[in-house]
Formats: sequence, structure tokens, C-alpha cells
Amino acid sequence: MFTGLWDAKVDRAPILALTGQVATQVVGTGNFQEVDLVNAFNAVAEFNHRVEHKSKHSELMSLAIKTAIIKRDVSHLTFPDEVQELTVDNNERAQDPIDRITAMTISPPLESIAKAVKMLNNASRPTIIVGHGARFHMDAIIDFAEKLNCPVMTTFKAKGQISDNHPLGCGVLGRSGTPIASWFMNESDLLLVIGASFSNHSGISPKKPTIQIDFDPMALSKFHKVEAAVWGEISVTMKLLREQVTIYENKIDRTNEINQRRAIWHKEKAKRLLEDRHKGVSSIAVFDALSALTPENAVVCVDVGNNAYSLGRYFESKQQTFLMSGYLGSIGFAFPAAMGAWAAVGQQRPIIAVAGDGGFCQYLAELTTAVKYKMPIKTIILNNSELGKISKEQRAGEFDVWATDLVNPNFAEYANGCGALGIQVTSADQLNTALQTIFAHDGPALVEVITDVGLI
Ligand SMILES: Cc1ncc(C[n+]2csc(CCOP(=O)(O)OP(=O)(O)O)c2C)c(N)n1
Ligand SMILES: [Mg+2]
Repeated sequence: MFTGLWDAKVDRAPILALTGQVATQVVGTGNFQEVDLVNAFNAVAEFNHRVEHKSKHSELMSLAIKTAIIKRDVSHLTFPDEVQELTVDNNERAQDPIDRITAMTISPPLESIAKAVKMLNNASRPTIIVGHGARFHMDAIIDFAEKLNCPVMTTFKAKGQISDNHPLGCGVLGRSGTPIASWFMNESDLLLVIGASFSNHSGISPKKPTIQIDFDPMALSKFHKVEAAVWGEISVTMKLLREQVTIYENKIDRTNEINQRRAIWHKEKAKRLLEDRHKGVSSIAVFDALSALTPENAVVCVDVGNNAYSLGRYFESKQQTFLMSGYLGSIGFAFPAAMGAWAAVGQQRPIIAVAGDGGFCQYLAELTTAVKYKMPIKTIILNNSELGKISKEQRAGEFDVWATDLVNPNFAEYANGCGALGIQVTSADQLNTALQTIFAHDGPALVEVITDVGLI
């Protein structure tokens, strides 16, 4: 729970944690299973209390939820044994968010929107970079991009927010990105950055004139000064820009150039696809097959490690949504996230988890939970028998590669043993059939691909 809470905290996902505590009368006596949970969660929780017998229970819960949502942070309440058994007081009323949690649709200050409009009017080669914060505003953003005929790229966490087959889509920017995205960022005369946090991983250039839009004032000009910091809710701000930007005739239509750059990248990918050291399947082969076969409306949960970098770079998105651990980057994210995604939208959308062997092993036993609750999660494991990313870091630091090899079970057999379907793939030509089989299977299923740690 502690790792999960930190993950949510640093990625600004509202979360409420509820824990149990020993009975209040024995707190402090070294009772069986007593842990000072309020203290233990103190570093991570913004709102953090032990519920007492006489607490204002409904008020406490309302504030816990309000804090989590408004501050996009962690709330934790712990319930001593005897409090869990209290009956509801007749005067206690459940509260609701109406007029208690304000709408966040704020307009930017006039002067900052005026500055942004002027910069957009004057630019001839603007580029749009979207982050995860822009996830639910993409219609308005793509509409504006189509008016500007400008490239649109995403941070890794925002992968898929514009489809890779959209004429203006340039894929992911940064360390797990494509050369298309970095080309168009470098060639632009203005960056319009929307709902992104400027992490090192994304590598948004500080040297370009930049307009940044965010509804969190602390996110604006966070790591370096931007020319126009626009504090506003994204859809509201996009509507104002759409109304007030009037000069389009000076804009260079980049559509053809995007097509050309895409063709160069596809040629490079085709070349890499042929690489084979006879030490296992390459990552590009895995993601080439997955791009072709993943259902278009799937939720794809991504782990951490070399496998995640390769997914960012090589998986070509259609309408899929991607979930990942951003600022914490905690391995073992993909499978539990897939269970969460299943609980949220599993009735409407296929749920997929992609992980390395090291990451998947962190929550290996959870496969039985997926079987128990009939969660039809499809898991793809890139098994290189190694903490591949750590070996790479050790090599980069000119250290000896040390203690990164792993002893794994046969994951396909393990899945079968748990009551799921497991298939092992040892060569690239088996990928399509294996993936088609798990996607058609009615229940949890897993493909284990024996991969080459050197072909990432
Ligand atoms: C909870 C946690 N522990 C350790 C790390 C450090 N770490 C980052 S990547 C990685 C290796 C992951 O190995 P694997 O899942 O096999 O992926 P690969 O790099 O081989 O594709 C580790 C240990 C981390 N990010 N999170
Ligand atoms: Mg590995």
C-alpha cells in the first residue's frame, strides 16, 4: 500500500486509503499486530487520521475525499477495531460533493491569454506537446492542431492521446520516444505545451519559445521559465485560443513532412525487425506484433524497465489508453494497474498488462486473484531472465554487471497452474498465433516471450 500511495501521490492521482487498527484501549501497549499507522503513513498522506469513537465520522470522510480530489493527493483514515463495529448515529448524514467540491473550469488571466494568442499568431511552425493532464481534452486540442496543421506529440505518460495514425500524430517525445517527435520539436519556432510536467524523461526543450497551459499554478514554469505561463483549465483555455487566434496564413502545413519522417522511421523499424542474435525474440518484434493485434479500444498497462522504453518507442497506438507509473517508476505496476483498470472499465474495454520478468514477479501471486474474479486480463511478459534496465545502467556507469540475473519460473506453466491460460513463445514467428489465442480466450491469459536482453 505504501508504494501504491507514493505512486499515486507523485503522479497526482487522488487516492483514499482505509486501514484497520487494533482497539483504541490497547494502542501503545505493544499489542499483537499493533502498528502506529498514522505515523507510518505520515510522510505520504496529506490528510491522515485515526478515527475515534466520538469523531464526526461523516465530516472526516468528506474532508478525506475532498483533500484527495482537490489537492490530488493521498488521504488515509485508520479504523480501530471498536470503531469498525459502531452503529451509525441517527444524526449522522452521509454528505455529497455538490457545492462542497468546486468545479475546476477556471479561465486564465486575460493578460496571459493575450500573450499566448500573440505568440501563436506570430509563429509559423508551432508544435503541440501534450502531457497526461491533457488526457480528457484531446478533442479540443486536436481540433486546434488541425487548424494550425501542426505536429502533435505526447509525453510518455500521455502515449496514445493522439493516435499514431492521425496525420499530425508524431508519437512519444523523449527517452522512450520516436525520432519523429524529437525532429519536430527541434524544427519548431513555438512550443504549445499542455498538461505536461516537464520531466527529464520527456526532455521538452527549454530553448524554444514556449506557451504552457496548466490548471495547477505550481506546474507552470516549474523547472525553467516559460514565455507564456497560462493558468487555466485546458478545455476552457483551448476554446479561448480557438476564438482569439486569427492568423493562420503564415503557418506552414507540416502534414507532408510528418508523413516523410514517419516513412523514414518505419524503414528504420523494418531494418531493426530483421536483427536476430539467436538469443531470443527482440523487443521490436514483440511490439510490432502487439501493435497489429491489440484491440483498438484496449487499456494497456505498462510496467517499468527496458520493456517500457521499448513499448513507448515501438508500439503504434490506435485508440488505446496507456497507464503507467510516471514519477515513481515502480516496477510491478502493470499487473495491479490492470486489475484496477478492469474494476473501472473492464466490462467495456479489453485490459492488457505488459511487463518484464522482474516487474511481473513482484505481484506474481495476484494471477490467482485474476482467476478468482474472472478478470480477463491479457498479460504479455518480456522474459529476458534479467533486470535488464539495471544491467544497462551498470554498463553505462562502467560498473561490472552485478546481481541482475533472475531465476524465474516458467511463466506460461505457472499461469496454467493458477487456472489461467499460459503460452510460451520462443521465436518471433510464434508471436501472432500466441497473441491471437490469448485475445480470443475468455478469461485471464498470459503470453511469455523469451526475449533477447540485447535487442531492446
Ligand atoms: C519497486 C522498484 N524496485 C526497483 C526498481 C529499480 N528498477 C528499475 S527497472 C528494474 C528492472 C526491471 O526488470 P524487468 O522487469 O525484468 O524489466 P527489463 O528491464 O528486463 O525489461 C528495476 C529493478 C524500481 N524502479 N521499482
Ligand atoms: Mg527483465
